[in-house]
Amino acid sequence: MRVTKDLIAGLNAGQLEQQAGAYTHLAGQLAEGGVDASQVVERLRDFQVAIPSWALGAGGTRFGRFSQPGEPGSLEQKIEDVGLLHALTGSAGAISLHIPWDIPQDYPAIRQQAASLGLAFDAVNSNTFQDPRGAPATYRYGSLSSTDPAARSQAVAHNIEVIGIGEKLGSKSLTVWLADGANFPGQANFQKALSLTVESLKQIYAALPNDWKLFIEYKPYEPNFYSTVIPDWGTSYMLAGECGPKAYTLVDLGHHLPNTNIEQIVATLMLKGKLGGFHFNDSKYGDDDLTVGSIKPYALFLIFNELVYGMAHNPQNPYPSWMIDASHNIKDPLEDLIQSLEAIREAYARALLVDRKALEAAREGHDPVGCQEILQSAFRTDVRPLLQQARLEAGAALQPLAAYRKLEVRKGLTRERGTRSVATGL
Ligand code: LRH
Ligand code: MN
Repeated sequence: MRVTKDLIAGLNAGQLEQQAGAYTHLAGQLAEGGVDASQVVERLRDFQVAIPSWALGAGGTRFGRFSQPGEPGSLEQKIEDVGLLHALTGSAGAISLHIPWDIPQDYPAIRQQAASLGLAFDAVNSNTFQDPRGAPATYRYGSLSSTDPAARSQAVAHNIEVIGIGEKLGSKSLTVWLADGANFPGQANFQKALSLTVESLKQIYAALPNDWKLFIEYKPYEPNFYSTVIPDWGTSYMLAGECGPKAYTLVDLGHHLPNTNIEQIVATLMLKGKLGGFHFNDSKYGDDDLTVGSIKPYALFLIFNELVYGMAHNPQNPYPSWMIDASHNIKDPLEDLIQSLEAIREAYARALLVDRKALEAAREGHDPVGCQEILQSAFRTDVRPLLQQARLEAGAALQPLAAYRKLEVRKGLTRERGTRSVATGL
């Protein structure tokens, strides 16, 4: 199924006048505060988020999974779905593959299909948290940190194979997330597990092409519930430092213990030039992988506030990789992703409106009330006319969710794929 630019222009036609009015009004207000709205729109247009290939079907938990009709049953259909998201939102310009869930069969065809939809391949993800069929060694007791040399070498070889797959697709980064850890006190020798992990990561790092990055993703618990070998940003940062200049920390928003100050972690990593990228999602308790901005939109804004500051003041930190990592237990996956893309750009747009000069002056003047007023005035701004303008200029839908429903995309996909197709992934 394709959503053409003409179809979208047809849907936008009736909303153009309202949008022009709303945009002009907001642009006028922002100009009074010294903000050029067209510059904000330009930065929004350039802000592309990678869609996880493992989150295009219905997700599930150990308590069950409710299937979704018209799920993508192949990598080609997954790329088609990301193409739909990109056509409607203008902000989903990349896909992030998970191996072995999404091994391409025909590389030229896959590259051609992605290119025809305006999609790039962002980070490729290895998987050493599930035993590959018929594999000689098991990851039951760890992979890169396992005391079993066969498991370690199998895991290192897999990561090097994933780099090879990414190279054939034009990807420029590998994400390593380890489920490695322990469920019970006494089960693991912490020092040995960490030392073995450093050794294994260095072998993977040595196989990294010159222009590639290695993203080390941390997580405090699950699937191990007593300890994890890479539980927090500090351990990931240390491992990235041990590996070398091409290694960075990846921040998955759901991988923090309750009330962790994630924006401070972001500021620290950018100052040290080691913030590689994000897995955006939201959560109330654990790694819930919920719709971005659905639970803590202010926390997301505060993170983007540090990102905008860092992108202006930390040339030592490369442009981060923006990716979503979510799981859709009850929502239509594409509607969920449209909402997440909106929440990400909304947080970014609001952070771009923060009066940085006034904020630094209030900080230097020890005026916490003033600081909060400056931040929250940006957060209280309805930036939707800016997001809509960015989409309009990109030929996307002014109202992507309404367009998705008006065009009955899910019905169309179900007609093409049936109700039984199941997407690989979580
Ligand atoms: C681990 C994680 C990781 C992926 C997986 C699908 O919780 O966030 O990024 O490999 O989800
Ligand atoms: Mn993740």
